[in-house]
Amino acid sequence: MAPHQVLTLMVVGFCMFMQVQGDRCPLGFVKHNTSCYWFSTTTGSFSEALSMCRYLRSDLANITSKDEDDFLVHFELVWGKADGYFLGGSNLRQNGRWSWNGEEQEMMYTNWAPGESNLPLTQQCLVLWEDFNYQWADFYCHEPIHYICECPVL
Ligand SMILES: [Ca+2]
Repeated sequence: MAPHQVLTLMVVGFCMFMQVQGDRCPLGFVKHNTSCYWFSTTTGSFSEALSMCRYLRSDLANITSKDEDDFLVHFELVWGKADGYFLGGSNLRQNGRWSWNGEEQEMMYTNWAPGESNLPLTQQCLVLWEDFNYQWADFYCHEPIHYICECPVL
């Protein structure tokens, strides 16, 4: 095979690889690494937020690394600035243990604000709270606040 044919194959292969990887987000979503995020413009309870995310073909966001946490905090400090945001975390199913929606095990990475979570029986949903510079806090699931949806890049 001639060198230019090899080069062509490599370019085509790379383009196909990039396409498989995906690099686009739905309209209104913000991309970071392999995920897309939607910072709600309206408020809702934890269950309303989940319904809205599902309607947008996504889920309430989960935070599984410091990098992801830092990205969301930075975005909120600069662009969002709502009082608080629901994520897809709660202790509703696990009897006091905090887990992400759809996952059985207790969450590994955590970033609770100092003194949080302190009311695990009444405040059973995880939020990023402005007063704590968007570190994590427990909050009432039925109180309407903003929320963040997440889906994989397209
Ligand atoms: Ca995530």
